[in-house]
Amino acid sequence: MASIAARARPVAISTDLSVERKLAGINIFIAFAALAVGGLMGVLQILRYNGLDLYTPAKPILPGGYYQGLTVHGVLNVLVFTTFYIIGFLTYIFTKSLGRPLASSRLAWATLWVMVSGLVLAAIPLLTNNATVMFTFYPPLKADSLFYIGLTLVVAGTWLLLVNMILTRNAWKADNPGQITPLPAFMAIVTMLMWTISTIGVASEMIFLVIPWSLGLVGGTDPVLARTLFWFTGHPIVYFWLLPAYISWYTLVPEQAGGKLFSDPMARVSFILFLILSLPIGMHHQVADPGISEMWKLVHAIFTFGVFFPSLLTFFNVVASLEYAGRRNGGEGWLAWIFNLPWGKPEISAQIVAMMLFAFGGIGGLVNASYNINLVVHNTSWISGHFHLTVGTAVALSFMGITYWLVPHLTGRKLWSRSLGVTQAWLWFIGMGLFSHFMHELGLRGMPRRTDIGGAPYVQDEWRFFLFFAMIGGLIMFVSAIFYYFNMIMTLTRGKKLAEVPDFNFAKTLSGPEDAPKILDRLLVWVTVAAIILIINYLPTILDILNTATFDVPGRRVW
Ligand code: HAS
Ligand code: CU
Repeated sequence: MASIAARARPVAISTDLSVERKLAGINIFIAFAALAVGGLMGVLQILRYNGLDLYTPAKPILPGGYYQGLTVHGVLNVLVFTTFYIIGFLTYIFTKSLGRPLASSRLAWATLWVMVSGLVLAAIPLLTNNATVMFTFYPPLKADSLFYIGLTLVVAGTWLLLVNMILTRNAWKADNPGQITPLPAFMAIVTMLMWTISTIGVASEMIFLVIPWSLGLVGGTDPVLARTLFWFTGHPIVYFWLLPAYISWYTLVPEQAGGKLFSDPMARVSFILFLILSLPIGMHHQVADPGISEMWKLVHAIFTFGVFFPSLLTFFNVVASLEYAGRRNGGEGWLAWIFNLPWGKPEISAQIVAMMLFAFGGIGGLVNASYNINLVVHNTSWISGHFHLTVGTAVALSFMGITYWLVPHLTGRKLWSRSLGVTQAWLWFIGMGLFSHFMHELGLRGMPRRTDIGGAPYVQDEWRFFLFFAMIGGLIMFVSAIFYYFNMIMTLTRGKKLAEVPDFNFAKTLSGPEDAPKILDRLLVWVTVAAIILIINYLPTILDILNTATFDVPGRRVW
């Protein structure tokens, strides 16, 4: 009898997100600690490019000089900062949007601990100059095995979040039959699905190739196979970085700007397209690689043009939402409404200027993707210019912008200075605008990337002018970063304690989820479509490489 009574009682679903808040806070803290060290390396690089060598005085802590610094820069900024931030941010956004905690809080803590132990393991060889192999760790460069094992653990940790999300969404679906997943949760889980499928590549590279090889269990490896598996993940990883920023642009920025999201169904279509099209295009990073058929390189190039479209949908949807906000705030005219956006809010300034620079980064991406033109820009500093606009601004500056409201929300402390935040955002815009423009220009004039230009005998006179302005841009960004960290440290230590923790709402929509076809919410269907295209676009090449691979290339320590 008792059990029947218990069953009849409506089950009260916990809405306590305290674990998720803690996890978001810890992950984001680790992320920004990594970015501080990684970012500092960037300043050393651009100074060295201009003949100011700080590597020599830094030798006691950075024995590997330029190349170790560059590896630390890449690994900490694009692997550690991004991954930890994203896992923290998505954990919180997903649960907040569903209004319930993750299905398993133990699994959620395990996610963090697996990732942190991986980070510690990888950091040891990285900081002791035993893994100076760049963030792409192409064989035959060979790092200490701890580096590979550590990074693999970080990735494996992220999978646990997906498991937890699936369990949580299933439970939510059971409690809300027939309802479509709320947009922020939908976007978060699609991002994690895309990412997890993509990691099959790098996980296979680690487990079957480089870990046994770095442990000395096998004598040699195959660089072409390793690079192909790396880029299998290495392209979609850029969307793993980007999509959380998009989640903010779609579901939070319209509200913060005083408006509504223009279209919920269009936003869902865009994310489904990312799930399908981000995965089968990694070979656009291998256009210059031998041993891969030109036909498949071309197919990947064509699909790369395909993945441009969900970003164009985003462009339209987000700008339409901003226009709605601007007009609601009293704005008029074709473009004059832009001035009625709340530019005094640092979260708005940071994210809108991030969008503006991203438009240029996106256009440059098309140049990269254009098979024959890629041969002009590949491995030149053009590419560094491209990814500083994309991951270095669209992603990093948006992530900073988000913390301007999220840190007060998580800690109950008021942001120390709004105007310093706004200044920081515009300095980043100016600094990165200069830096990336001149890096693109240098690339067109043949300056290689990932090269110790300061020590190169072939530096062209015409490069010096551009290098100087790239340095000015880099130094402005450095000031921007100092402003950011100062503001955050002051917020955490001196920020006014608020009587009530400021809550936040996701954006309302002009065209809502009720207009979205139900099929969009059937994730298994889209995962299947993604898997089929992925297999078609990759299997022939992987089989071909496996057929010809000799696995006899020994490792090299060239540093
Ligand atoms: Fe890329 C290389 C192609 C996007 C990151 N990319 C890289 C590397 C990185 C990177 C890190 O096809 C170097 C990797 C390495 O170390 O070797 N990329 C593209 C294309 C896109 C693209 C076609 N990349 C990204 C994103 C990244 C990223 C996003 C990080 C987050 N990329 C390539 C290719 C290579 C490459 C080749 C290999 C090159 C080589 O040879 O090595 C596109 O998906 C971009 C689409 C974007 C847009 C912009 C949409 C704009 C929006 C904002 C609108 C709002 C505004 C605000 C303007 C179409 C959504 C208005 C303001 C108001 C006030 C209203
Ligand atoms: Cu790519």
